[in-house]
Order: sequence, then C-alpha cells, then structure tokens
Amino acid sequence: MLKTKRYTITAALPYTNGPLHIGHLAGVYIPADIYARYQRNAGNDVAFICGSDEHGVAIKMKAKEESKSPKEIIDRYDKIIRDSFKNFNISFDNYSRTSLKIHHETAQEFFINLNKKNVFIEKETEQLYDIEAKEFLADRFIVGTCPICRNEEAYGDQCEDCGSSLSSLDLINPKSKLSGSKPILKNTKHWYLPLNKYENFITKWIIDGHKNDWKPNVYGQVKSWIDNGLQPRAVTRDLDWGIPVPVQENKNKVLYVWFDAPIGYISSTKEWAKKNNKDWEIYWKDEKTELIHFIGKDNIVFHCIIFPSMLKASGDYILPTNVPANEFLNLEGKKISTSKNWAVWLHEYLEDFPEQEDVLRYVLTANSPELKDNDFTWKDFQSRNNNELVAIYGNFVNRVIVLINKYYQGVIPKAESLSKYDVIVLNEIHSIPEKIGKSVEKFRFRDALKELINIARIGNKYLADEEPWKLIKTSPNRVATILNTSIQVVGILAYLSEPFLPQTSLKLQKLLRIELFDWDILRNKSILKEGHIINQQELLFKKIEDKEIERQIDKLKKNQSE
Ligand code: B3M
Ligand code: ZN
Repeated sequence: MLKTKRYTITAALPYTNGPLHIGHLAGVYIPADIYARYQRNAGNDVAFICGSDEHGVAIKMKAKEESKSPKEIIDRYDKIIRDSFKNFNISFDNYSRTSLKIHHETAQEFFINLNKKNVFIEKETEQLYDIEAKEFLADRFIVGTCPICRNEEAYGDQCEDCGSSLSSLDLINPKSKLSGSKPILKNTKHWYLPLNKYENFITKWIIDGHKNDWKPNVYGQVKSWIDNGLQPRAVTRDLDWGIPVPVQENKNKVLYVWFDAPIGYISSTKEWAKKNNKDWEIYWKDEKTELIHFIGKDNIVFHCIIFPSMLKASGDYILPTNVPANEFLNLEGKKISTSKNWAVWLHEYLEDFPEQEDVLRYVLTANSPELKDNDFTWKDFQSRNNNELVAIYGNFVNRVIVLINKYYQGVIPKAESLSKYDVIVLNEIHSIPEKIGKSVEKFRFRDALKELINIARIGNKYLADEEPWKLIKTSPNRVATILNTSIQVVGILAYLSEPFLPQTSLKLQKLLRIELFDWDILRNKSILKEGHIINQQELLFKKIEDKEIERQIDKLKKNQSE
C-alpha cells in the first residue's frame, strides 16, 4: 500500500483582464491538472487550488480602454475563464476570486501581521502624479518619448519598440494617459519588503538546497536574481482599485497586486476548507505537506523569492517543495500576443472543435514548453491527432472492442494458455504505470505522455502481428486469448489516460463498463475478468481534415492586428 501524502497544488491565478489562450493551458493549467489528477489517483490527499486575480493596474487599464468599471471587467472575464477551465476539465478543488471578502480579509491580516513584526520599511519617495485626475500614475498610465529610440509612445516601464525597460522618470515629455496632462512629482509614502534581508535564506534554501531537484530554468533564474542582489520592494501602491492597506493613515493606498495575489492561494484554500469542513491550516502549515506552485516563467521571481520571503517572515508557513515553471509556447513561429491577437483562444477553439478538448490537451502536453520555449502549429496539431490519437490510440481500442462484440457478443473471452509473446506484451504494459509515475513526479509530462501512447502502440502492433481475424475459424482458442490480452491493454489505457485525457478515459470507462476506483488493480495481471460484458464501440477520436486546419491558419492571419 502507498503511504498517503498531502499535496497543496496551486496554479497561477489568471488575471481577469482577458480570456485564456493555449499558452496559459500549456504552460500552467494542463501540467498542474495532470499532476493533481495523478496524485489523487495514487491515493494522496490533494488540494488543487486556483482563482481569479482581479486587482492591479492591468484590470484598471482594461476598464479604462472599454469605458467600463473594473468590477464589470472582472465579472465578465471571471466567467469566461471559469467556463474555459470547466470545458477543458481542469479539476480544481477550488476556484476562488481575489475580489471576495475572504481574500480581502486574509490579505489584510497577512499585511497586519508582518507590519506588527516590523518586517516592512516605510519610505517616502517622489512619484508622478496627475493633478487633473488627482491620481498617482502607475507606470503603464504614463506615455512619453523613449530616451533610447525616440519612439513617442513608450510606456513608463518599457518601450515596446526597442524593448528597453525604462523608469517613468526617464521618459521625455511624459504625459498622463488619464487626462493627457503633464504629470508632476509628488511625495508619497509606501511600505517595502526588504528582500535584501532574505538573500541568505533564499541562497540556503534554493541555491544550496535545490540545485539538483528543481528545473534548471527555474534554478537559473533564481540564481541570477540572487547574483544581482535583491532590493527592497514596495508592497503598496497609490491606486483606487485593490485591497486597502490596513493602516489608520491610509489614503487611497492599496496592496500591490503581487503582494495580494499569492495570498489568494491561501484564501482559496480557506474557502474550500470551509465548504468541505476541513482544516485549511494543515495544507499550509504542516511540514509534511508538499506545496507545489505551477506557473509560467515570468512569475518565477514572485513564487521563488518574494512570496517565500513573505511566508518566511510571517513565521509559521511551509515553503514550496517545488516550483515547476514552464517556458513559453509560441504560435506558428511567433510569440503569442494578446494585443496583436496572435493567439488561439480557448473559448473559440471549442466552437471550432466541439468536444475535442482532449485533442488540445494531448497536443499541448506533447509539445509542452517544459525546458525551453516551444512552438504550436496547426499542422502539428492535425498530424498528432490523425497519426497518434486516431491511428494509434483510437484504432487500437476500436479494433479490440469491435472484435469482442463481433465474436463474443461483447463478453470478454477466457484466456487459454499464454504464448511467449502474450507474456512479453503483458509484462511490458505492466511496467508502464511505474514509468509514467516516475516522469510525472519529476514534472516530465511529455515523457509520461509518450509512455501512455506507447501502450496503444504496443497493443496495435500486437494485433497486427497476431491477426486474430484470420484465426477465428481455425483456432478459436487462440483468438480468445489474444482478445483477452488485448482488452487488458485497453483497461490499462482507461486508467492511465485519466490524468492526461480525462474525457477519453471516461469514454473508455463507459465502453468497458468499469469505474476507476482502485489503482492498485494496475498491479494485477488481469484488469478485466473473463465473462465481463462490455459495450458497443464508439469512436474516441476523429480525423481532422486539411480544410479545417487551413481555416484555422486563415483565421489567425486575418484577425491579427499590428
Ligand atoms: N495573475 C500573472 C500572470 O497571469 C498573475 C499570476 C498571479 S499568481 C499568484 O502572469
Ligand atoms: Zn525605445
């Protein structure tokens, strides 16, 4: 028996300022979901936690662009994002929102606790202020001429023409995006987390402690942050959208979105625990709990340096065991871009490929940007569907189900004496669960998926070699044995597909008339007993035609904006 472990698995909270695209799914939510499903199946105690990230300048910007209130924006995208997660069967135990009361309270308590412990430095600085709008200006609300390339539309934090990162004070002729007026400098006070004081802690914990078990892309980024030296970071902002800073003197100050958002994992866990009568604290404070953060590479510093420093400072929290961040997914050779509309949007995909969510899950896992950036192309999508899911997986399952129905009216026949080849096939197949497990534990989901499809490949080859359809008249006993052996392989596929292709696994369970409850059964040589009755065949995957792919490529090119 496996010893039960406890896992708190988090997936980055998406900003509710736009819908989700394939990059989000490939980078964060599919790997997190595979991992969570796998751990549940292995009998472990899992809290798979996420929610909408609803504060920060990005939301305010979007609201301004569309002349809507921030609340209208977050409500709209929270719904769209939730639907996408549901449609792609991302199995969160809880999906919360940072605009909820439970989160505001949790984040404020967190701040108050650190403030009481004198963790913060309070500092006055000069910042750009819009006199007409009577607001301090976040970097993105300031435009001006780039001092490097003279682009007149550079933002306060970055010039998108030459790619330089800027400080809003560097811009020539700065203008406020709120009123168009020229901003002035005004004094303001903020609370800073002195990250410099946590350098030793991070060095010991990650640089010395996780060199070998964390992904090299994650380790490398943390190391370069540490090598460059950490600076105090403001955890408050002058903004009218967010969680009010819980101090007496607060005037229009809110918590920095990257201060409150990761605390959202904790509030979401609390919300879940409340609904299910559980104790949230063991998921965040018990040393035996494994905390795993699934994120994209642009979030590494927040999850490996800033949030852990906050957790450490507050005293009784555990630290993540691993932060398996992914690199980026490109699309048809170009960077995915929301503003240029160069993306495959999840809600649109399902309109064009209804009920084919597992195909996208499959392709995005097979091409996951695990260690380096990777490219999604529609051609590859088509060929993986047609050559792997249809021709190998679907074809194998279909042949077995059809033959058992045709020769035995759907009743699984008895295996007579096994041939050497039967034994080899069964042994090979039974070695795969462990291989998949090892890969998943190491966050190597591509390798795990290869092993999964390998099961169907072995089964397909077995059928092609044995050709039971030629033997039914001459050696009926042999045919019974071949099909009994084959249906065991289908049974294993039903189990092991669950984390990767949950919808397909459900279909297989229906076809086989089984439920997946006891994973220990995978150790048995026979998963499906003779005499068990299965259902009639039903197609698992269907071929994708050239014209469907051409339509997608046309749509992408037609809708892109410069
Ligand atoms: N919303 C940023 C992002 O989507 C952010 C993640 C928060 S995780 C606490 O890249
Ligand atoms: Zn520039």
